[in-house]
Amino acid sequence: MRPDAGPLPKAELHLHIEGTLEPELVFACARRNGVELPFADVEQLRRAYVFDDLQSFLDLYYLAMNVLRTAQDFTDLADAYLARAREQGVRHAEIFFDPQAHVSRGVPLEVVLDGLEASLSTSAERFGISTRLIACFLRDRGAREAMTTWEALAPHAARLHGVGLDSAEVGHPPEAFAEVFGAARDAGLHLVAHAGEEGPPDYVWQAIDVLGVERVDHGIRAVEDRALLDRLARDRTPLTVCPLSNVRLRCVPALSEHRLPELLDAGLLVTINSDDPAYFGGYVDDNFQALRRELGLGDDVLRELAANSFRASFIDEDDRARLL
Ligand code: ES4
Ligand code: ZN
Repeated sequence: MRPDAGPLPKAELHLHIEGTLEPELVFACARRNGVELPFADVEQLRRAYVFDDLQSFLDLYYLAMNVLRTAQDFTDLADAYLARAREQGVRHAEIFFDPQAHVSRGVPLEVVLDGLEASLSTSAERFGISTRLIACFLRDRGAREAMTTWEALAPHAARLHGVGLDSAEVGHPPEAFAEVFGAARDAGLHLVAHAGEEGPPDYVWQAIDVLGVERVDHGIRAVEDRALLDRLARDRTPLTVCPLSNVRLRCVPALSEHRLPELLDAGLLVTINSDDPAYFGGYVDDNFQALRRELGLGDDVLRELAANSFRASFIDEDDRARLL
């Protein structure tokens, strides 16, 4: 691509808003909310961003988000993401948030939703980005807590576009969440789930067959199962792949060894996303650039990946009118 062409227009479909919390905002929120942090300064916090696996990342992720207390904190968080996303060519974002991670430490759901919406409701006018919210259940807190979380979310269903499933994967298979996903589907919401990030291909089968998800988040371990690849290709079930995340969490040994080309060769609808960009060394276009540099992907493939992001999105008539 010509250097002056700017980033490819794209949709971001796998982005945890809490994972966009940069160290500078951690300290700003901590100061104004009187929260003590076990880090002396921004530099020391940033140096802690070295992870062995998903759990070691989640430990820091849940610790840092403890500074988010007020609606203003969530508004500032989303505004900061939108400013970065615009620079990265993002035109539409379907944004995850983790209700339980806030409610469980005493921040009411309404504070989270009101704060995020104060930013996101005007994202198109201010940043040229249409936005939607997807509420994720924390799978390591179990199916019962997911259901009580859903009961709290249900009155706000119109403010949501979908539900998802995230947090520590291994030992927490999708099938346990069949009932709560059924309830969300009955409320008219889209369904997605993290599966096949650290967990086995069987978790991806459960996500599509038991939960009925319309997209699989990560899904990279599908490469280990030929029948699963064929199924995902046949149904055009999108995968939201997050290359820099996969390397930082040691799900793949290096970007140069990422098996994304095999997913594409198998005919899957693959998209590229940033996951938790404040923690993983880059926002979404940084992921595209890294794939060019370290995996040798050419302009034609990168363009196709960007186009896939719109095909895989849940854009509705309102979004379409602005985007297409
Ligand atoms: C996550 Cl990378 C990842 N995997 C699972 N759950 C998550 N929550 C935030 N980032
Ligand atoms: Zn994720």
